[in-house]
Amino acid sequence: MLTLYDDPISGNGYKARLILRLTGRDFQAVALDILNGETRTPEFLAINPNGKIPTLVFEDGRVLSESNAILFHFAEATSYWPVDSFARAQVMQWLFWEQYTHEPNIATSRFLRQHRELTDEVTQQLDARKAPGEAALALMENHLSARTFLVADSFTIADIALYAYTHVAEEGGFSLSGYPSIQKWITRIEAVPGFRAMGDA
Ligand SMILES: N[C@@H](CCC(=O)N[C@@H](CS)C(=O)NCC(=O)O)C(=O)O
Repeated sequence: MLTLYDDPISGNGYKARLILRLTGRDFQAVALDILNGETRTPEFLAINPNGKIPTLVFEDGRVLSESNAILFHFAEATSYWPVDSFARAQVMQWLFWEQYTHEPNIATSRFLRQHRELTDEVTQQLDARKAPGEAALALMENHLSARTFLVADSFTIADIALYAYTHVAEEGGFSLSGYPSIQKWITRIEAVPGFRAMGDA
């Protein structure tokens, strides 16, 4: 059976759990407490030298980490990965954008607000993420104002990657009230057959 090293608080872990659920894979989850250094033990570093979850171990011992790589692996040959090659490139565009522009501002703000004491230093870190986080949401809002999903008007792993931290953006201090198209997109994703909520995946 597949083994997923994960932490229930992680949106990156949720991406992996959701694609495994959507594609009907059996897996055992091993919960590591990222707040308690459990991703930095010699035992876990021997599995993933990068010391991060999600990390997936296959039945034959192969290891795959990076949430969006895990999304890609299980989406291939499913409706979550488009047939058209340009649409596939557009999915990749969103996956890279999520990692470089969205996640470092929105997910990181959520982490800081939920798990760090609000010292001056942390407040400064949050302040620094506010404008780029809002800019990321505004970009999504503009894109989604004329579309049902991010790519090809069909639910793909681009939507999973961006949903993971956008739907909990408020926990990072980003109100979604000014982003009606994002709100409708969230509702649409939550109605996708087989969808599981973050705490339920
Ligand atoms: N780019 C990676 C980021 C993974 C990541 O940052 N994981 C965090 C939890 S969301 C983690 O394992 N942190 C624990 C640590 O750094 O020790 C991905 O998308 O999977």
